[in-house]
Amino acid sequence: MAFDYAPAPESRSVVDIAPSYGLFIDGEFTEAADGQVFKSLSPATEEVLSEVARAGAADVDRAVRAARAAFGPWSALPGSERAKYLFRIARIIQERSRELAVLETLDNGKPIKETRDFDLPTVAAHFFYHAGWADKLEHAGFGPRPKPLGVAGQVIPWNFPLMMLAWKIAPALATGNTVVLKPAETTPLSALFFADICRQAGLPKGVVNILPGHGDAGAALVAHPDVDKVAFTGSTAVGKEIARTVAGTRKKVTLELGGKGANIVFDDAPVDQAVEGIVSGIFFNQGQVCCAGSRLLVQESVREEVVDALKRRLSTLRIGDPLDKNTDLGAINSAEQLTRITELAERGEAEGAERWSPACELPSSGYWFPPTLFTGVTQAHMVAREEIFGPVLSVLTFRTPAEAVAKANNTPYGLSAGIWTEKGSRILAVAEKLRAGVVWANTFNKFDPASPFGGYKESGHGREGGRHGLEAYLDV
Ligand code: TXE
Repeated sequence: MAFDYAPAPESRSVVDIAPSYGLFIDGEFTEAADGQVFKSLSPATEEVLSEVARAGAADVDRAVRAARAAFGPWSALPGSERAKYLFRIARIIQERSRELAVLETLDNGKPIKETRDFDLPTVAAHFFYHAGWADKLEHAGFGPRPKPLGVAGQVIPWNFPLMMLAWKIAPALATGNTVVLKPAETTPLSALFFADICRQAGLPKGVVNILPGHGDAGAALVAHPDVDKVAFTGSTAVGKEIARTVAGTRKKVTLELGGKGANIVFDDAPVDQAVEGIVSGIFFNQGQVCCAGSRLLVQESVREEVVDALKRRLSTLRIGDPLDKNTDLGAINSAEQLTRITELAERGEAEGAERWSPACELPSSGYWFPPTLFTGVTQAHMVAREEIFGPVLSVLTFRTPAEAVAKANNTPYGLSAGIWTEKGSRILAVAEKLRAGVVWANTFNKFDPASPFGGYKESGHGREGGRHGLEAYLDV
């Protein structure tokens, strides 16, 4: 199957989407061994965007063999040579970022404002950052001769398809590993576009292999005996299954799983600024973010003021066509995810929490969910405990900093938290006690490739980004 482009329909003329795509193995696009395919839909319209080859166990084996064959020559290259490829990929991503942003928005449903201003710049930055490391690994404090692990099997989710790809592939290549990556079944297209970028950059065959497919292909990849390193981002349930699969094997593993982040607002915080951070914290990418601030912990004395301001702000959010540059909230990624969010919100209501959404008209086709607030929430409520992974915010209150910390930590997860206060000393004292991999102060959702990202507790283990992220791909 070729990567031939179809003529672009008028509505999305920025990017050409082919009617069908293959798997990317050993530098070529190819059909699945058993000829299976699946459809990739636009979640905003339910229109079929393309038909994509669906990888099975035989394709996983073929891709792992290609990655193994490429590993020797790739890992033997001087770091400065590997860096050149990564710089080239980073620059092509920048040059083609309009196409990629539109493609990502079509396949994922998130607003173009986000793909254009956040996802794509972050993806390019990640490749630039890791390109800079490739020839400096000897000086990074890992010891004199840090060695790549071999073939990395990487499984990623659908909420940030390209960004998760960058977080996985850039450090693997910088450190001299080769890659087989499986994108999520609802968002395969930008990863296939990336495969084409690898070809454009002249990356040697087999160094990166992309296998669109479902969970069975992910499971086969994780279990493949010739995979040396597994990197996974996704649900906690699948993460635990993967941990069981690799237990007792030679494989190293990093897992980035769910979250139930607390955004803690103290009574001295500037309310308008905090409200902007709360909104970004939970409504960015329709709340389908592992580090979302899905629990608002607000100090009792300012609860009313904050909730009123929040409701006013939510009433101004624009929901609809993700390709419209003014859209704030796009579509939910899939019918399954919409069902999950809907059911969890209904359970919250049934438990007695008070549900509120601004008046808004949702498009008649596609998968949509309005911004939703739950007030009167206690720690016993399901909406305070379970990851909803949608535009749903649960509001709880606290009286003292100690109570805020106790409530924020009262979760099996430990990925993110936010603190809003004018007092610097309080930021440090509270942050110190929060069991979360990232703590933002007077801001939210800030990412930097130099900052290690990852979770405490059931949010996973291992870090991505920064020097720690490199270590996950090296024997030191
Ligand atoms: O995740 P899955 P789903 C959470 C979020 C969401 C829930 C379910 O709460 O509502 O998970 O989402 C592949 N072995 N997060 O069902 O199934 C799958 O094909 C190997 C949080 O989409 O974990 C996809 O590529 N791989 C999260 C990837 O795993 C398997 C992001 C994620 O899918 C597999 C996404 C298996 N047995 C969901 N089964 C975050 N941490 O950001 C599936 N996959």
